[in-house]
Amino acid sequence: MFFSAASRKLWRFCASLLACCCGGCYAPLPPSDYPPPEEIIFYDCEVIRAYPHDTKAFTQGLEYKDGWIYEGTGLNGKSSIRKVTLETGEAVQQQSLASSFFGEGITIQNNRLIQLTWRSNRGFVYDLESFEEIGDFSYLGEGWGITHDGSRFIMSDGTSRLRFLDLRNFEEKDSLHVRYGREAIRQLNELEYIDGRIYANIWQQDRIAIICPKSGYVTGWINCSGLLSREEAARADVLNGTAWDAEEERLFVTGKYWPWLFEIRLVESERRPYPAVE
Ligand SMILES: [Ca+2]
Repeated sequence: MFFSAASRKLWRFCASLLACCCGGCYAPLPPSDYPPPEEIIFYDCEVIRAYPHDTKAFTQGLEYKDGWIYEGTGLNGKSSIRKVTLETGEAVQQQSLASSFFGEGITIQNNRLIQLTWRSNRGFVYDLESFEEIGDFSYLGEGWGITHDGSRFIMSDGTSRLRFLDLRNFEEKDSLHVRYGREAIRQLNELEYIDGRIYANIWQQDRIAIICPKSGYVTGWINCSGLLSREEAARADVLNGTAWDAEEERLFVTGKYWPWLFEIRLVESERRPYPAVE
């Protein structure tokens, strides 16, 4: 089903309004402008290597740049941004957030580190080298995950909607509803942009959605269950955090209070015809 530009704008406006009014929980899934993919691909995780991870880190954002892991942590009074040695999991640099803020996703764009906060409607901009705060910005609704595709920031807020923000002034330029068949995929959390796709782990689930940034259709599902032993999982919180080393094509995942940061390789397990969308 295809719609005119005016209809699409009206849908986006109504969906945005509903998302703002009720947290997006009951916003209807607007029709897609694009045909669905022919197949859905399922992947399992093969662990290449496990690196130590701080079991006190309530991980909310994860990035990799130039040999370092950057991590944003959450909870009021415990939120921070950190530069972490990959091999040891130890922070070599850390900046705390005021206790009134609950830190959320982070991303690195040029020499800036961007951090969202959960319900304060405010994001922070830091100098990547010094961690000095060099700016801030505001947004409606909650802040969950953030990444960028080189020309726009991409932000999640707990709903099925991803927002695209201007790199210079953080103004919302566009948005996208994430869907799998007829289903809206909600609670999109930590994000990573990898080779033209948005990777989003789903809050309280052991799976990562691979999302087409144009259509919003989930094109693949990564099964991350079983990365932790039963004993480790009992002491840890949910999967949250994907980082990509573009140079060496290494994919890292971790979670809140997880004892490990895993380098993983995706192994295709199954392909199926795409579920019906109408
Ligand atoms: Ca990330």
